[in-house]
Amino acid sequence: MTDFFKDIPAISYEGPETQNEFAFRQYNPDEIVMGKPLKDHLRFACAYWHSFAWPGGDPFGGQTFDRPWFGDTMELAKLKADTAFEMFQILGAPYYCFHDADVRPEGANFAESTRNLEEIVDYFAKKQADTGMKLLWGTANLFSHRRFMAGAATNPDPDVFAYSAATIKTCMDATVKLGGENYVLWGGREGYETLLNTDMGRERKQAGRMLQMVVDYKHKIGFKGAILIEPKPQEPTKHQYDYDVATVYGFLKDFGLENEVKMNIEQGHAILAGHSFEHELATARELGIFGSIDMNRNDYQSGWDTDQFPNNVPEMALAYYEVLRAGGFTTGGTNFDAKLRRQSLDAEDLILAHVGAMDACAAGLKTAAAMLDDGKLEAARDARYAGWETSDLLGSDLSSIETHVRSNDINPAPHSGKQERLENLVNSYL
Ligand code: XLS
Ligand code: NI
Ligand code: NI
Repeated sequence: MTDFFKDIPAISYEGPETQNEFAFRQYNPDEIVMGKPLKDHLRFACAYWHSFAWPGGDPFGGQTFDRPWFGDTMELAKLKADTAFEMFQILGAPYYCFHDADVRPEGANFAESTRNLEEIVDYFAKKQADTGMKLLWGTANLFSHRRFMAGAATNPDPDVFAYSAATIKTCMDATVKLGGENYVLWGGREGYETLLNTDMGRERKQAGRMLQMVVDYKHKIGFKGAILIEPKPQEPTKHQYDYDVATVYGFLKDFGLENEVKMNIEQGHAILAGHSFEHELATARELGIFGSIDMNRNDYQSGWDTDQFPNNVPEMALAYYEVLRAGGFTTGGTNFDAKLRRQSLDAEDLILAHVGAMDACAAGLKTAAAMLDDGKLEAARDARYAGWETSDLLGSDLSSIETHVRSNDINPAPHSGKQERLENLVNSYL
């Protein structure tokens, strides 16, 4: 045991009336909702990078957090792992997610970085066996080190493409070894700052080829999990290639990979793209590529990815409504891609941030389930499209339709969209 979280008890469900801050009010893991326990609906995961690797910096100042595991040695990487697994256990969050760079010190070269990663992966494997914690997804950090400043797969230098491909292979191996349920590719610096120095067509082909190699390797090693792309429209580059779900779908279609790759959709990225979270979720559902979510909260004014812990229950209800309509998670889950504000220095801040987020997600999901169970929203939607149930127009053609409109003297009368009525209905479940 480390002493970082000393005095902080394991969090359990005490119900809405409790005065105990270190308890769940909404998240009762074993509560049955729509036929299965809440914990299996939500599949909570903690993000290693924000909670254990991020030092609290912003563009105007550096580190604010003072963590005993900060530093570049294997010994400290293991202390970080010990502390991280203690947090997962305190929270009862069954999953975690990591990048290679979050968990191991950077080596002097590729071989040394890989050895460091493998040593930590063995350490994680033991900790997973001891605690029952599981890996939701692994990924590679192909954006922090300066070698990636002009991208990874889309880099003008083939040596960077090679370094990135090799790194992805080692991170997929790590994910498989730890029984990970997904492998995530977030675009990082796959985008550009200026067209003046960018060959967009070439970069796009490089990205498509890298993705094909990832899919080929998945099949070669028999990885049963999902390959997920995480769209984001901007930041760190001005124009990120994986702008949003629809853009990524076009890319997948172009390279014939739409049946191989699904989406990891993040609330904050949806907002940056000018969408709502539920829009992105619904788009993925309709295109058959819904996979997992990065749950956080973005600032609606700032224009960058603030990665705050989620706390807006009405919004989360609408998001989980789309998740449930997609059939819920299979390999995916709810990953808290969220970080503390840089003044939140204490160990207990880290715990309480997650407790509040887990409670808000549980409240959102239960509200969404009530909305679905009750069926009024879906009934209203069905009623709006009822005319199509008996129509064969879509199998017709323009000339026949013209004849049909003339001979039946069709003269459509507009109907109310009932938006406010439906908004009132949604509020009635909260
Ligand atoms: C950054 C992304 C990142 C991915 C994993 O904005 O959200 O954290 O989830 O690389
Ligand atoms: Ni993310
Ligand atoms: Ni993000």
